[in-house]
Amino acid sequence: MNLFVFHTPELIPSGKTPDCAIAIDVLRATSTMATALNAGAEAVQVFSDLNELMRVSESWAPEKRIRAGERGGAKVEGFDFGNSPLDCTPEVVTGRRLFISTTNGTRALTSIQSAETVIAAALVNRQAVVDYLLARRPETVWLVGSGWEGSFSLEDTVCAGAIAHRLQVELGVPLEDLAGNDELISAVSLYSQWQDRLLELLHHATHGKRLLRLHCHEDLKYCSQTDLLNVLPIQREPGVLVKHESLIGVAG
Ligand code: 3SL
Repeated sequence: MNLFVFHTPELIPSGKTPDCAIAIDVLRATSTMATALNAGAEAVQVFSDLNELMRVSESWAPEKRIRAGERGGAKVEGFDFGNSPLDCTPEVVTGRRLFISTTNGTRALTSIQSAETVIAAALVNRQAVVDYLLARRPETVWLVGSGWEGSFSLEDTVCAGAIAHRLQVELGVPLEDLAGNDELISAVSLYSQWQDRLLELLHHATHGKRLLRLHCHEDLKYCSQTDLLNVLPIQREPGVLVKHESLIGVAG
C-alpha cells in the first residue's frame, strides 16, 4: 500500500485516480456522515450546490429525506439540519436519506468521486477505515483533507495521520514503506504529537475556533473522539454513500 496525503482537494494531482480515495472532514461533514449511517440512515447523498440538492431531493417523500445545508458553519435557512453529527439520532435518521451540502467536505467528496473506491473518514470511524484498508490492500490510497476554502486544516491532517499511524502499527512496517509523499510523514508526526490531546488540538484549529464562536462545543468534543463508530461510509454510485456491511472476513 502506498499512502498519499493531500491537505486540500485543490492539491490532488490532475489526470490521476487512486485505487482508493478517502475524504476527511473531521469538522464536521464526514463525522456527520459516519454518524448518520451508523444511526440507520438509508444513504448519504452529497452535493456541492444547494440548489441542486433541493432539486434532486424534491422527488423524495418528505418522511424519507433529510436536507442538511451548512455554509460558514451555520445551518442554511430552509434546511432541516445544519451539519451537526449530534442531530443524527436513530429516532430522526433511521430509514431516511441524508441529502447534504457543506462548505468544504462535500466538495472534497465530489472531487474524488471517480476513484474506484471512495470512502468518508473521520476520527470517529478511524478504525473502521483501517480495517477496510487492511482487508482490501488497495495499492494506491489518497487521504484528502477538506481544508477550509482551499487552505490547510489541522483536524483533517491529524486524522490522515491517525489512519496512517494505525496502519503502520498493524502492518508492523517502517513508515517509509507506506509513505507516498512527504505530507504523509508530516501527518503522522502531527498525530503522534497530539494523539492524547485531540480535543485541545481542535480548539487550536481555525475552524474549531469558528465553531466555538457558533457555540458548537459539544460537536468539537464528539468529533475529537477516536474509533467511536464501527461504520464505513463507502460510495455506491457517484455522490451516494452507504454503510459498508462486511468489514470482517473481506478477502484481499
Ligand atoms: O466545511 C465543511 O464542509 C464543514 O463540515 C463545515 S462545518 O463544520 O459544518 O462548519
